[in-house]
Amino acid sequence: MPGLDKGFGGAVAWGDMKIYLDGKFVDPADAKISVFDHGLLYGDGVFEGIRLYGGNVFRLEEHLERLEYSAKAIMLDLPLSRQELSEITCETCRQNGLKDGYIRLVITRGVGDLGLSPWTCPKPSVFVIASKISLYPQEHYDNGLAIVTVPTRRINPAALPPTVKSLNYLNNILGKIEAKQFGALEAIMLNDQGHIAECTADNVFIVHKGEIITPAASQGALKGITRQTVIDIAAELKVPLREVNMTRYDVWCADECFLTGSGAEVVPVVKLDGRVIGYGKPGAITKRVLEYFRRRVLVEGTKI
Ligand code: PXG
Repeated sequence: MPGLDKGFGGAVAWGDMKIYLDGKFVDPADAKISVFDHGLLYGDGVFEGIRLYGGNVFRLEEHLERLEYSAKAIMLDLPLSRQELSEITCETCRQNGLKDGYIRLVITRGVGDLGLSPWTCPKPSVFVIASKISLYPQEHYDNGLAIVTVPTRRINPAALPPTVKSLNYLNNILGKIEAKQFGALEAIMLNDQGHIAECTADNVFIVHKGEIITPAASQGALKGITRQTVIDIAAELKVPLREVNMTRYDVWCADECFLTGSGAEVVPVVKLDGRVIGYGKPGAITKRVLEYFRRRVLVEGTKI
């Protein structure tokens, strides 16, 4: 539905776009992955979604570190060093003439035989797409989002740790579909115990009695780069912050709520499951955090 969703495609004209694929920069029409790639066949691979602000890649080292941890967790040997991945990421931005945008760095298990076995895949496939990003419409930053809790539970960390940013996003996609069925852009997903894990593509924060509170990553959340940035900003602002077990009740009765993600940045939430949060407007601490976040992204980062 137009305007109801954020999308990442399209803004660098197709003809001008260059995609890094396994050692070469190619046109989009030539940026093809085999049907035998286990990334496609089994969602076997890892990725990062990274932002570029004013010619600086935001927290690139942290993204690459998380990528290394994700790869280690699924026993995928990265074919490139951190330095090489960093250079490829920056070069992809340069090749596309970007100063602001969204970077998708993907490493799949590679081409192999049919059958789950990753040992039939001798070489991981690596590709990097850098494009423009369209955010949530400005009105959501001004007025806040109304979100819902969806029935689909976040995957159990004992099955597949949500700390691994894998190519297997079906759990989140089911949450996203349910959010849309309820007319919401984002949704809270609970873990097996009924505690809040995270949203489909964002981490969750509340503010209560002057304190910032977020679910512990052990509750089934990705350790978001934006989440960590907010933790750093809270320390800078000297606002106390706790990582705890959190329920829907805590959000319903919070003074403020906001979500964080590389795509969303810091977006206020004013309603959950039909309950108005606080005064039903983006809260003072949320606005402060967003202001500090927008300032940080311009000064921090790796120059391309
Ligand atoms: N949880 C999940 C499940 C995510 O996928 C976050 C939290 C926030 O993490 P970061 O590191 O971004 O602060 C994410 C991030 C996309 C897209 O293509 C998804 C994310 C980020 C950017 C783009 O839809 N998810």
